[in-house]
Amino acid sequence: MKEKKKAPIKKNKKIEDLSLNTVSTEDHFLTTNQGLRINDNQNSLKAGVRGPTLLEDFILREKITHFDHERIPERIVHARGAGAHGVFQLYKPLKAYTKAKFLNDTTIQTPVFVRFSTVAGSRGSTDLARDVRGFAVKFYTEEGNFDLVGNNIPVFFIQDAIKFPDLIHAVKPEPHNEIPQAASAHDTFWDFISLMPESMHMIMWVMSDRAIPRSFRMMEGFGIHTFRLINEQGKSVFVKFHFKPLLGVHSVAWDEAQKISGKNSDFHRQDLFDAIESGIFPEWEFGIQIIPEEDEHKFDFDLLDPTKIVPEELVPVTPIGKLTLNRNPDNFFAETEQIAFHPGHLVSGIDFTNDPLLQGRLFSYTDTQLSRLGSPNFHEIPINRPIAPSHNNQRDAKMRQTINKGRVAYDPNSLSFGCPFQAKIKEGGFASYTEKIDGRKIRERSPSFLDHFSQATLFYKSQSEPEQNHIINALSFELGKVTVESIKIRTLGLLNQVDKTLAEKVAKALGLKVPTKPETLMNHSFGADADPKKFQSQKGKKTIEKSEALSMANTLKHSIKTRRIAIITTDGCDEKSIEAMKKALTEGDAVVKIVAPTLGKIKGKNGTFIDVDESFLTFSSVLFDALYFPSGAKAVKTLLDHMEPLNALDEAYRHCKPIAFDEDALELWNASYSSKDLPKKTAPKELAAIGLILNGSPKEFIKAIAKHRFWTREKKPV
Ligand code: HDD
Repeated sequence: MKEKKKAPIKKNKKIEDLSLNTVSTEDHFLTTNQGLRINDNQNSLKAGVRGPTLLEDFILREKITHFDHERIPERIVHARGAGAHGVFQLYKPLKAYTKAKFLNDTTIQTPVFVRFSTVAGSRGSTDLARDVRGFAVKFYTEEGNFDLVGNNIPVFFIQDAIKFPDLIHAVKPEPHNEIPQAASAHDTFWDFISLMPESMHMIMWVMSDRAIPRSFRMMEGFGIHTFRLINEQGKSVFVKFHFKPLLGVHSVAWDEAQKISGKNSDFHRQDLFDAIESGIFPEWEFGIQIIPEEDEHKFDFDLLDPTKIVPEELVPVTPIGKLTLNRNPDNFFAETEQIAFHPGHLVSGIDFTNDPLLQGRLFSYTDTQLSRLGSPNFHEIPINRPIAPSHNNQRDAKMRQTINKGRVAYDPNSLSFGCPFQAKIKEGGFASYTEKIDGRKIRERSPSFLDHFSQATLFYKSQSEPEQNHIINALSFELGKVTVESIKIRTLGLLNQVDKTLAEKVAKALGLKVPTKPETLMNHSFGADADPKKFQSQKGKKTIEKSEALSMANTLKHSIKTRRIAIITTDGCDEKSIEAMKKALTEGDAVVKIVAPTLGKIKGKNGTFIDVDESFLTFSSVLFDALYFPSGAKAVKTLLDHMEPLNALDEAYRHCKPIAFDEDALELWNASYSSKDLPKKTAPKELAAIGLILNGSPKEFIKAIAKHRFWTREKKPV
């Protein structure tokens, strides 16, 4: 059969648009901001070479004034982030569900900018904090910008936006001493949580390894709220948005995360930048869960409740397109810092639901841009400009860029022949979904939002044993940092309603007992005049016991692309042992670094010189995914004389990473503490099954690296 000819992909011009405002440092004389060429940028204007500086020096004053104002307020949340440009390519038209053009035309490549972030830390904080990660995508569609401002966790802490400032005040550093930075392990956060049963589902996620990702490129993204899609006929369906990374979902160990924070606090930012520079572009499949209107009340949770997922077992995620990040920003401030997301940036064919968290967000984001970017003209900053032309009668305000012509800035008008016109719906005019609303004005939580535990339990039960152990350890760590005992006890009371064994294990680690009557200690999440009995949190009936999709143990484990592997060696190494491994790893698109005591070159046993990438001073095992010790008796002997190789080996073993040894290097394995952790006569096959390759086989090593981590090596919690 003749293959159907594919329609050519139309390149969108957003990328060129963005470069309109770029200035190259190469082809210009140094000038003032007014364009005057500067002759001396080294000395200020003085009255005599040793005299005072003159006020007249407008060049000095302009430069310093600009410098003094270089900082803008950082984001109140999600201050720390990194972003990249890319494209979204649709797989097949979604005409039945939505009229949004970018979800209907497979010939369009929609430009995107994605910004990943942590939530609690300030701009200079570490990437590896235990935290939710922001996953905000701006689609520059031909019909206007659509922002999907999501996270790497599909639920949220609270059900109503009115609680957001409280949540953030609780998690941010405590106000009297501004400690701790970028950490939830402190009194105020857990005080708040212990009084907020609705946060329990989210707490399970943030105490899981999802909160310490290996890479932004290896995280899922979620729109969280239920949205609506609207088709040409005005028919609506509910929708949940998902991004699934093609490299799988992977995390680091908590001990490792803390160490990375010291060794390279830009670890995630660098990882994203390096992957894109190397041409191995991060990719996600964009997917949707569609729920017909008539199924709105079929679930044992409320679709409007942002603390709930729609399990994939009940409604599968259909992949609808691919998101690829393929270009690093040219300037961090101009693009990543100045980008302004807003869940209210919508296109026709997509609409909101009445999720009270989403509704509150619709106010917050424009408001925050006004204080952060300083003017309602923030949409004119190049990174925020839509590719769709914008025409309206808004005028002036600080830092206006557009020069509007003519005297008409009102509507209706006749002087400008009615321009710009309102668009009919069939011309792309946005019309909100005409949902029927008939209710009393009321400040109350819907009873359908009160099951605070069933999905927390579902998440916990769906984890593999090592993942459950990590949650127990994370809770024991976090509550271990809490100084007020009543907060810990209240939290144990909540955990007990998620899972009794979980609560008991955490209690044991804290040297406490699980309270017998937790109910009397909580439920502060209703108004002062409300009847507490009416708002008791509940455990509802379960629809499913387990969901495979919730466990990272079931993620993709097929690729070693961009994994970082250290080959630790020195003079006298066996060149063949290095070359064969290096070749196999780089063929799989892994990043391979030669690590030796000093920088420069090392000399192999056959006289070949090999370039060293990292010395023992700059190297750390926590910055790598796997270690390889090649053969070479002399090299191995030297390595045994240093602390670093054995330290790295034991650390990588503890962090459950694949480690391979070739021939002579087995001596290093035998000398390590790690080898003593295992029964003496463990067969090589059994060792390979836990990521320890003793035969130097590149094939087996690659298989192990693709699996990422061997958590079963870990010690169980108390
Ligand atoms: Fe928010 C930023 C995600 C609830 C108020 N939020 C922000 C960013 C992300 C999210 C990814 C960073 C965007 C960027 O990279 O610039 N926020 C979420 C998610 C939420 C959520 C997934 C719940 C499902 N947020 C939320 C609520 C409020 C806010 C309930 C307020 C009522 N969020 C903000 C903000 C920020 C923000 C203060 C800070 C900087 C910004 O908006 O541009 O307006």
